[in-house]
Amino acid sequence: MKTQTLLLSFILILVLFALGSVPTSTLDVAVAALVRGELTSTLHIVSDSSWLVSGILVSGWETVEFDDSGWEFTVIPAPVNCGFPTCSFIGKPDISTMWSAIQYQTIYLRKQFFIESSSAVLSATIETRCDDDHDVYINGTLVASDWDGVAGPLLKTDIRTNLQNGKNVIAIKAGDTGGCRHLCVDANIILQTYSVTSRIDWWCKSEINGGRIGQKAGSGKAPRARERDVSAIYS
Ligand SMILES: [Ca+2]
Repeated sequence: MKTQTLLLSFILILVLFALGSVPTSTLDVAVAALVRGELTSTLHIVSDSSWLVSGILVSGWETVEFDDSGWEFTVIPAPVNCGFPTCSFIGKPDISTMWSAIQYQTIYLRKQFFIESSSAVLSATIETRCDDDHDVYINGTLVASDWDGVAGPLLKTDIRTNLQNGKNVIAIKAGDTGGCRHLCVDANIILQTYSVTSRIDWWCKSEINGGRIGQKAGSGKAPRARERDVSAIYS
């Protein structure tokens, strides 16, 4: 209901502008609030120690419903990484390499996350790179595969259509033929959201309502009297 209120307010200001009833500065601020990206959020999933891992193949391991409560956590950086504690070799120095604590040559990994509504997903990609090879499953569907027997390549996969409401699971089978072994994951899921938390947006709302604060539109500052968290208003 609050989301509808925001949209209706925005439509109203566009109509008023078209009729010449709203100062240009007021419209500029309203548009800026949308373009700044404050109405989206990013779910960032990377290789870290929150993944669950097993060295034992069990039927159904890649599915959403599989019970992974007995699995171990992954280890970062990957214990046998040959000088690659991070994924810097693919331009991601802030992301760690990962593997299992026990040096299995083939491992099965799972990472769960939640999306309230898949229709809110604007884009979703996952980048994976393994030394040596790997399969990537999203909610039980194989979406990417690399079994060329050598390290790499970096795979970038669009997974938007594979996501679902509620619980989602990324499952990866990773294998190594010897020597170094490590896996890199960098997934970015951009969600549309109407949660607004900054005071500048309350300022914009005031302008939408025709307040005199429109005179502050070019100042880049919000009036102190309007300083408040408005997440409850729009979320
Ligand atoms: Ca490979």
